[in-house]
Amino acid sequence: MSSDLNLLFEDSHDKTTGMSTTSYPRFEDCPEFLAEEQLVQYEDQGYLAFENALTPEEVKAANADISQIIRKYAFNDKLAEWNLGDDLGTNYSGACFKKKGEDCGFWLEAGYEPKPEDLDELELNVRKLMWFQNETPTFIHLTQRHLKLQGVIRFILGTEPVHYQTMGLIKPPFVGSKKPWHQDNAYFSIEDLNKVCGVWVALDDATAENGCMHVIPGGHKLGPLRHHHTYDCEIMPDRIDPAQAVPIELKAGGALFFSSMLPHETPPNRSSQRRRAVQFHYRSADNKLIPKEKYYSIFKESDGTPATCAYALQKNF
Ligand SMILES: O=C(O)CCC(=O)C(=O)O
Repeated sequence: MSSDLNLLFEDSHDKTTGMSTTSYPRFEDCPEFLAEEQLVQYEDQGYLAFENALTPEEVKAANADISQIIRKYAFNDKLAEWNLGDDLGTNYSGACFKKKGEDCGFWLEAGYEPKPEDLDELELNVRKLMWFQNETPTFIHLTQRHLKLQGVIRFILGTEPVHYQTMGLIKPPFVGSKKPWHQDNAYFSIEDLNKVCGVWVALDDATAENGCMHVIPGGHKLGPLRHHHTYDCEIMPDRIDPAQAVPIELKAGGALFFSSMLPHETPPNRSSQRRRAVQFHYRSADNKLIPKEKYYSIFKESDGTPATCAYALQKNF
């Protein structure tokens, strides 16, 4: 790897989980175009991490807009519908607020009871937002017109990216729950598993302590891995070796571009610092959406058994 690409190597230590502390590479600056070596690294490792994908102003605007979206729909009976959740102790079984007639919405940590008179506290307990890409000019820009984010994705997919999914992923201080090991393709329904790519953008400094992304380098080559449902949908424990995982710590504004076949997870937030991030997925224009039953014959293990979250839910395992 040539030095003019400003490749950073750092040691990172997870004191509690005992996970690998292997040093991992990330680049100092996110470009609009990838160098050949970077593309080779993406193909080999299944991911690329860059600092400075967003400017501090863009980070500030994105965080302000997340707050604005939450406050716009929370307990607003003109604009939103909500239910106060089942409190099953599973991820995303907490209260949920959704824009009327649309998919845009957000979920609170399971077990938290929101109160209309305390929106500050409510905001601090938001765990996930979805489908807010058209809610504000900042998110229209970030998901569809950002020179660096869409530039790198275009390079990875080798074609014009088509927006596929939007998420805001927030880990409240101390309680931010774990997202277990999974491959994003286990949730999707597309024809070509290799023509989908995600970008996870840190909106606060993301560390091993507050729940940064962890990936298994090269794990995208393992093929589809069986998922089952525990407190969330996750890869069966015997399919991967978490000791191979590396933490991808990033400063606010840093971005992780990763294959939708790459096993990844985020640990709980054990710190007093909130960890906010957004995650956008793109597919290539020729990668068609297909019905989930048809997808069972694509996202399957070598014995032919479907490996998706939908299949696991249907079969109840
Ligand atoms: O917790 C995070 O930030 C990542 C979550 C994630 O990978 C996902 O929801 O697909």
